[in-house]
Amino acid sequence: MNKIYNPKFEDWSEVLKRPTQTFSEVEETVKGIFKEVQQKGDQAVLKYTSLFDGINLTNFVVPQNEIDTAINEIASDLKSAISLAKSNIEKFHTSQRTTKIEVETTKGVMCWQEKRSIQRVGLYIPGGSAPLFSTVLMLAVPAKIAGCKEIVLCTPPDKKGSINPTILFAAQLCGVTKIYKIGGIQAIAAMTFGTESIEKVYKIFGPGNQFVTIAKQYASQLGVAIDMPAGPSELLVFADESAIPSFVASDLLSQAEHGKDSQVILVTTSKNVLNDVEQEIYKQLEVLPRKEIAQVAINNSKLIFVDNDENALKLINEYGPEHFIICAKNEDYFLNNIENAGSIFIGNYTPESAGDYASGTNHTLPTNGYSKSYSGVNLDSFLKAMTFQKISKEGIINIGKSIELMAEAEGLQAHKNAVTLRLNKITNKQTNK
Ligand code: HSO
Ligand code: ZN
Repeated sequence: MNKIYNPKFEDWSEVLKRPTQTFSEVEETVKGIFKEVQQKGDQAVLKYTSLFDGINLTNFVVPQNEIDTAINEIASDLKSAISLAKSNIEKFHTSQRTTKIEVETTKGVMCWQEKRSIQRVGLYIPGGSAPLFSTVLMLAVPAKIAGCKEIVLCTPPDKKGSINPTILFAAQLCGVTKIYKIGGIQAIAAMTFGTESIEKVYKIFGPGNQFVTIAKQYASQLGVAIDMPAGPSELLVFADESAIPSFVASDLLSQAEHGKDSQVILVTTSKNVLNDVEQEIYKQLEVLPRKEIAQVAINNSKLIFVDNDENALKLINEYGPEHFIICAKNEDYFLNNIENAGSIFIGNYTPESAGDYASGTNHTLPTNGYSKSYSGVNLDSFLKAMTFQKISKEGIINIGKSIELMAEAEGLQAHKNAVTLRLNKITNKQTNK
């Protein structure tokens, strides 16, 4: 691990640099596959499923009997665990509902805002070495609460053409309307354009490898909304003498095991904590089943010592981590002044894994510094705010003159006329009387 002591401000951007990603070649592949899926529909999706997933399918839709079999395979204690997580995620996201906002801005001018669900959403769930069925809960639960009508889920099949049973169970439990065995770029293209058997959606959610990430970005250029530009998992822990080093190390490793490109950082005001956490990391890493992956991420990670809480906070706000754990005596100082972080975990007994699975908050969060400008997935991600207005005769008299003057100043006579005609009608009526 890289140990850094009191980095100078000029060096912060180098110290806080994320592992580099190169996208240029991927972009061409993405464009090619999108074009083919747009032109040839299912046939192209089948071709790329055979090529990338190594399975020749004739149909992508997961039939109900396959879902039922999967549900029977899952141990009952895991089912209860998933139900507890679902219930907490439901409670937290239901509480995010907002009521209609209504204001009379000027006498006779009523304006209000209401939210409506995005009618068709697509959820992407990666396959691979760790089937993240928890992500199904994080996306499908708020989609359902928001009232999305079509909740489509795409996930890649394994070499036998199956999908991990826990993904099917979670999807069924959370009210996903259709599950397709498709992954990668072809899945994102299929949800963007629609094919003979896959519905086109209005917004695509969910994490993925760099192919999926670039495909989502390309989809967004073609008019489909996306949740956020996703990247490798990150965690930054601030720990002072009040932190328990073995706990801190376990948290850092929990994110390091996601992928070789994950990034974990410790910021501390204590040299003892820095050394103890480092020792603990190597001790715990030794026995992890995903040691090989976590080791690479740990090699790229940093242990940073800073002199005081103020410098620590500045550095953290500059980095803008996806996840931020605070274990500090001066906890309130960090809580009150943190500006950029996706999700924040407080105290020795709040592991980041809690937010990944079961406390109720969402784990689909901005990475790569996007916490400076993006929110994590929440109920509003599945809704659109629409505005309404109703103006009475009194209202248009009250604001009409201002609209006329502004329209005229912008050189837009037709805009002005739309008001003038109405004002004249009202005045004539009044003079006619
Ligand atoms: N920490 C990941 C989410 C996850 N962890 C799913 C375990 N399963 C990204 O926030
Ligand atoms: Zn995680």
